[in-house]
Amino acid sequence: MSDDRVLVENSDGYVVITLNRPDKLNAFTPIQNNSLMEALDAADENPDCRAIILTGAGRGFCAGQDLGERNPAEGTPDLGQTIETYFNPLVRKLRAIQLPIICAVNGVAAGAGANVALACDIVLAAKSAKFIQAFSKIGLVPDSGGTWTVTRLIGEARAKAIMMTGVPVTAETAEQWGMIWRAVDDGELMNEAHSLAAGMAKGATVGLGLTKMLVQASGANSFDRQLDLERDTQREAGRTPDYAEGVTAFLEKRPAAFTGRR
Ligand code: LHQ
Repeated sequence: MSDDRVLVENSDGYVVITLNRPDKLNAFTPIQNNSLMEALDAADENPDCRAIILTGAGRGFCAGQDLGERNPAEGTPDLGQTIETYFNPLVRKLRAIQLPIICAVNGVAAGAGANVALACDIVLAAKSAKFIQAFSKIGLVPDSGGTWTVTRLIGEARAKAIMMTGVPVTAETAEQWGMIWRAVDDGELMNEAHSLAAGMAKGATVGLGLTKMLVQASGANSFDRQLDLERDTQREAGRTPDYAEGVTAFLEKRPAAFTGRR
């Protein structure tokens, strides 16, 4: 990576992407946004990459947009332009990449930082981490898909309350509410994330990617339409070498050796 504000580390079958501006709790700047997009594209295009971990360096995951980047007192900014240029493409990409994306939330996730984390597929959080819909404190509305994602995850009552109050939600509460997958002991966070990613990287990658697409499509589909989509997608999954290997391995009573290939 040309810019050290985002670090990329290749592991065995997966990639770890780390937001790296710890002194500012990894708050997003345009350069960091661009580097993150580049890192995600590279992982997506790498045939050896079968899962992604997204995490943050230091004591925070990400404090949202860097508020020092632009002073509104110096002129009315077009925040819609910022969203259109940086945040919407980012959360769209997180959902479009047909690989499991694990977010390891190592510390506070605020504003767009919270909603980027929650746009990932499997969210683990350190027990000391907090999710803060900080927008109301600065006169803004939640963005980066939060009003869509968070409302679906925890329902309108809780979504409106945390968005209108900006109250921090602890990792353990987030787990109880179904906003994230699991809250884990701080010292265990990265072990858990690596073990999850390593498992995914040995999985039937095409099937996992298609599963992601199906679950995401369900929100906009009728039950009947979703049944049709499952039928068509299963047809596709059934043509992969990993399906043949999975069934053969089952019948031979041995672990499957998936390749992840189409
Ligand atoms: C920061 C930030 C930050 C710069 C901590 N920026 N430096 C989209 C489109 C366009 C425009 C606007 O926004 C958006 C989407 C958004 O994300 S809006 C929401 C933006 N984020 C926030 O409002 C959160 C602001 N941060 C906080 O409320 C606190 O920092 C939290 C609660 C996250 C953490 O509090 P503490 O643990 O007490 O840490 P701290 O406040 O002392 O922060 C540590 C350093 O990080 C500090 O720098 P310094 O040089 O003084 O040590 C902060 O200024 C800096 N920092 N967030 N968003």
